[in-house]
Formats: sequence, structure tokens, C-alpha cells
Amino acid sequence: QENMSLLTCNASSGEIEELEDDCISYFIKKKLRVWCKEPRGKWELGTILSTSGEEASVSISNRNVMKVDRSELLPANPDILEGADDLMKLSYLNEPSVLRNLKFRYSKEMIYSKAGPVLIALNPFKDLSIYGTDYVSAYRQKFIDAPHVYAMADAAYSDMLRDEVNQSIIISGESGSGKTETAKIAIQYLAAVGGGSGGIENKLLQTSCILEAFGNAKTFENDNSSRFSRVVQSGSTERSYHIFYQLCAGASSALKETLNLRPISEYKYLNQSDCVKIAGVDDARKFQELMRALDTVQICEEDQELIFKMVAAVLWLGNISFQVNDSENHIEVVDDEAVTSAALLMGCSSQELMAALSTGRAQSEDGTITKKLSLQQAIDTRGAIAKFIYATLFEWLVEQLNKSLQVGKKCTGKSISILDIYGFETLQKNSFEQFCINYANERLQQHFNRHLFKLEQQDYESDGIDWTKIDFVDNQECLDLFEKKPLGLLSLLDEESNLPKASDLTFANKLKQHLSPNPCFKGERGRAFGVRHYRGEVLYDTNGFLEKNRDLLPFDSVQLLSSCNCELLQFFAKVSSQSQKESNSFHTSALDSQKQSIGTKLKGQLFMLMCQLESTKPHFIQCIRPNTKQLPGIYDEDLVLQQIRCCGVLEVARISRVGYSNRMTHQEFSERYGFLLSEANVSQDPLSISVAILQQFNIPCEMYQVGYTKLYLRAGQIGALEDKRKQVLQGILGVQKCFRGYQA
Ligand code: AOV
Ligand code: MG
Repeated sequence: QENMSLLTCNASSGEIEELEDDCISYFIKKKLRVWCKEPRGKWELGTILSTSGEEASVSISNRNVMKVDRSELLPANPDILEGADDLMKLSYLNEPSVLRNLKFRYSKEMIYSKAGPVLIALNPFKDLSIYGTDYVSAYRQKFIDAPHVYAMADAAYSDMLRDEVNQSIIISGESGSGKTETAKIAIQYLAAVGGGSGGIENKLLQTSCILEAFGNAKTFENDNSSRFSRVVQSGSTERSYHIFYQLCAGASSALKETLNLRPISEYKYLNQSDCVKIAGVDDARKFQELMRALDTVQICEEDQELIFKMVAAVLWLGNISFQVNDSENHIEVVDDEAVTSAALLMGCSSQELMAALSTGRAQSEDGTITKKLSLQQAIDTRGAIAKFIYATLFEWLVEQLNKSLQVGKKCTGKSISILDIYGFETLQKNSFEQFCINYANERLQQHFNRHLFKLEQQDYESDGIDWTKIDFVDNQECLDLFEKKPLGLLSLLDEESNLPKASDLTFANKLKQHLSPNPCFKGERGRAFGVRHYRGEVLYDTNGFLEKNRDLLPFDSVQLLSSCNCELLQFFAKVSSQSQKESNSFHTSALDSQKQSIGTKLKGQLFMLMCQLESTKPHFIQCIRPNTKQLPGIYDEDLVLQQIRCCGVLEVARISRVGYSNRMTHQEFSERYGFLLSEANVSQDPLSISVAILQQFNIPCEMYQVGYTKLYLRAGQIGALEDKRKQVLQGILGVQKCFRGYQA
């Protein structure tokens, strides 16, 4: 008890994370446990025996006595709090305590915990029996209140119905931490409780199967990683999109014949990586599941064939080879099965395809001339066409899925958006792909910070209540490094992409020249540069940055694709050709001002996404990856700590504990509870009514604060008032019934 009261008083005055003198003597007297940092940096539990000056003697678990500096001591929580389901409930919120609490829960297969309003999800890397219809109804009916994705989805659902406000569930975490699985679990819940008629819930669930087949791939970090471009190349332990392997493994013999399909080992885009199989995954079976999913979302057989034709066309394109014919390095396309098959599948003639792959236009003094391509140019063109076809297919597919999910004529109701993006990545070698992924994650973290730290604290300050500001790591500076114009990473990248003679090296030098004073930027030797992200420093290699950022489709290819006898390609090629106009945009020439670069497009898309999210009430889930091996039962403390540090959950728990989780304007509060007042209030103004209510119900003064416009209440207080309100209302209702009975 004594311990608890000491802690409570500490908690309300902010955190004591350092043990001060009187505290230390208290800890010695009561033999309370402390965390003490051993020389290798690990935290051990122990009890303080004595202190002398700045040094403390601590008895640790294996009966050793360790002498440490007092600054290396942190208070530990009493046993009774072991495994608390909300970090907010811990008396001491320091790193070792949080780490131990999550570890304890993880060892008991309790993978979900709360940090105030945020759900923390530790990836179990194995199937747990905590999902399915029984659990859905148990959470819906509030029979269970343990932290769970279902509980969070339910909160979003209930809030949407009650407040008629759009909601969002925003899932963040590193690559492989479990975002996509978590999103599917949330969808499962919402589909079950709110599916309504028309079999929409089944359709909705099947869309993930389709999106994953075409949008996910095996990466170093995750066997089922959400990706966006990797058609023409992948790393040595990685694969391209699942669909390629699924199709080769699972297509019926009739389909194989239509597509002239060969085994995986015969396709260059697939066999350049030494990885074609994922342990424990049966690609043929996955293909059958995909076919069923396509049927469920009502993609007709013709369209299904069209989809697979495009997939096979990409594979055959990769097999097209070139022959260098003359001393000037000009090439010819080898006229073989690869060309014939690709052309047939795309709906053009072999000659047309060969021409597009071997010639290009160039600007000369007399106007535009046609010239033969060099080997590198031809390879790039082949890659650009393959990527274009795949991207087109993916966009088209998403459009079909959205159409299929549309209910009735027009959806006018409120919505819940679930956001799952590619997670933050730090690899051995980080390229343009990681650059984009990590930038997107910075944006998302800013949204998290804005809602949980900035807006929350701004409200307290502007409403004049007593508040000691809690620090958090703001990543605005890093975002500025990416987005500032003209001297930001994206602007400089576009500028360099526009210069015909620029190279990845000139780009790296330009960054060093302009961005070196920025604390988030670090110039490195050669083509490399470093960025201090909110999740730590990442070293990028600019190799391929300009090319990937331009992402140009040569004009001749655009023409070829628009002339193909394939609806899907024609439609998108036309859109693309409009934006490229008549200009000759070849790889070596400038980026057409009409066409947006990939970086700028991403920035625009993120901006729109954030605008959309800003109009919703957010619910945050932070996924944590307990080990990099993708194995169950392993809890790598350093890895977890690093994630906890970066994503800010500790600070969220701190804010929530000293903050006020409920707030209502005086107007709202007095209207809702004013009738409970036993004596009529002389004053009619909402503020005095509010204060009178608080006094009548003896709400302790540390449980609320009165602001200029709002009343701020700590957790639990509204619940008690609501109970009272319900009681009184039921009483009134009872009297009315009685009265009516008497009249009758
Ligand atoms: P990610 O979406 O966060 O990575 P995933 O959701 O794909 O990560 O999770 C990676 C793997 O972890 C899955 O394939 C499952 O094997 C396992 N997993 C995750 N959550 C659960 C769970 N609740 N129960 C069982 N297994 C789980 V990336 O898309 O790479 O950022 O880009
Ligand atoms: Mg994912």
C-alpha cells in the first residue's frame, strides 16, 4: 500500500525515472526491487544494499553484489503488476520494465497489450487459437476485455455507429512485424459484425488473397511482404511477386497451353534469384485458392484469362534476348520463341514488338530521327515494358475489386478505413525502393505523433489547464529533409533526373553539396548517403535512383502498347501517352515535365492519404517483430527495445497516464448530466453547472481539470457518471410506467 501511494504521487507529478535520495532510502528500507544496468548494458533486477556518494551496492538475482553509479538505477515494478495488460498500469514506466512486461506476456502467448489508446501487437510467428467466430462474438458482447485486434476493431465500429464519424485503423511497424496479418484480422472482425447482406464479407476477405498474390513477394525480412516493384529484378534470397510462381506451379494443362507456360527455371526474371520456393508454402495450392477467390469476387473467366496472359507475357518478355550486330554496339532482337510468345500474349505482332525493343527516337538538328538502340537501352526498354504491363494489371485488378465490393447503388454510410503499408526497412544494401518505403513510414509516424502527442497536448495548453509537457521525438525534421523545396531529397532527385547528363554519382554529390548541414542527412563516400530516420540511421546507395525515379516508358513502347489487341493495355497506354504527349522521352533524355517522377507521385499520394485519414477518428496499432528469424518463441530484447524506442509507445503510455482520456465541452457535459443535480442551480452557465455536477458526485479533484472550454476527466470517471445517469433515467421511466398504469 505504502509503496503504491508513493508511486501514485510520483505518477501524477510526472515520471520519476531517477531515484532521488529520499526515494533511495525508501527503496533500501522496504527492500524494493530496482533495475540496475550491468557493464554490458543489460538491465538486471536487484535490491539496493547501501549507497556511498554516487555509488550504490546492489544485490542482484544470482546473489552477486554489483557496484553501480546511481544514474544506472531505475525503479522496478512490484510483482503484482507483472504482465499488466496496459503499460499505463505500470507504476514505473521505464524501458526495462516495459520490456519485461511485454516479454512476460509474450511467453504466455498474450501477444496483445495496450499503451493507453495504442494497441501493441507482438508477432507470434505461429497460429494462435484466439481468433474466429467464437472470439468475434465474445468481443462483440464484451465478454472478454483483454487487448485484441478484435477489441480495437469493435471500438472503431461502435464509435462509428455512435458518433457517425468515419474511423480509421492505422497499422504501423517494421517489415515482417505483422501489419498485413493484423489488417486481415481486423477485416475479419468487421466483416463478421457489419457485413450485412449480399455476401460482401466473403468477397472482402477474398480480396486479400488476390491482392497478396499480385502485390506481395518474399523478401529478406518477410516471406509475404507487401511490395510495389520488383518485376525485373530481385535479390538473391528474395522472390518476385507470388503470382508468377503460383501460376507456373498451379495452372491447368489447358491454361499452360494457352500461355505456352514453362517451368519456373526456364524464366530469366525468376531464375536469376537462387530462391524459388518458400518453406511451408505450396504455390500450386495457393493458385487454386486464388482461382476460387477470383470467382468469388466475380471476375469473369475471360478476364481471368486476360490476367494470366499478362502475367505470362511479363515472363516471356524477360526471356527475350539481344544480339550485338555491329561495331557501334547496335543490337538486333533474337527472333525466337520468347518474342513470338510475348507478342502473341500481348496482342501484337512479333515484328512490332521487335521494332519497339530495338529502335528508338532521338532528337537531331533536323528533327526526330529513328535510331538503333544500344544493348543497355534495349534491356532497359524491355524492363520498362514488363514493369508497365505488370503495374497496369495491378491497377486494373484493384479497380475490378473495388467495383465488385460496391454495395447497392451508392454507398452513403460512414466508413472504417484500414491502413496497412509496406513496413520500414533497413537492409545491408538500401536502394530507391527502401528510400520510398521509409519515406512513407516517416509520413505515417508524423500522423501518429500529431494525434497522440501534438494535438493532445495543444488542447491542454490552449484550454489553460495545468500540464507538464511530455517530450517525444518529433520526426518533422526528417520529413522536411525529404519534402522541402527546392533543397530536399525529393526535389533534388527530380532536378537531377531532369538533367540528361546526370548520373547516380552526380546526384550523390549534389545531395552532399546542398544537404550536408542538415542534421538528418549524412554525406557518405562515393554514391552513398545516410538519413537519420525515426527508426534509426539508414545508408542508401544511389545506384539506379535516377532511372527508377524517372520510370519512363519510351515513346515507341507507348505506341506499341496502345496498338496491342488487348483492352487492358490499350486503356492505360493511352493515359500514359497523353501525359507524355509527342515528346521524345527516352531514358537518356530529360524527364518530361508532364510526367511525374515516382518520388513526386509518392509524395502526392501520401498527401492525399493523409488528408483522407485526417477526416477520420484514428485507432492506432503498433506491430512489433520479436525476432528477425520469423520463428515463434524467440524474444530478442534488443530488437524489441529498438522498436519500442522508435515508435513512441512508452511516451504514449506516459501521456495517457497523466493525461485526461475523456473531454467534453461544458455545454455537452451540463446538458448530459445537468438533470442529475439535486438542487436547481442558480446560474445557468454551463461551466458552473459542470462544476456543480462534479461536486455533487464527489469526483476527486485530481481526477479532472476544468479548462476554458472543456472539462478534462481521467479514465473511469465518465463511466461512473453514465451509470448514475442510466439509473436515474430508468427510475424516471419506471415512475412513468407506473403512472400510465394508474391512469388506465
Ligand atoms: P508485415 O505486413 O508487417 O511486413 P506480415 O503481416 O506479412 O508482416 O507478417 C509476417 C508473417 O508473420 C506472416 O506471414 C505470418 O507468418 C506471421 N504473423 C504475423 N502476425 C501473425 C498473427 N497474428 N498470427 C500468426 N502469425 C502471424 V511488410 O508487408 O514486409 O512491411 O512489407
Ligand atoms: Mg505487409
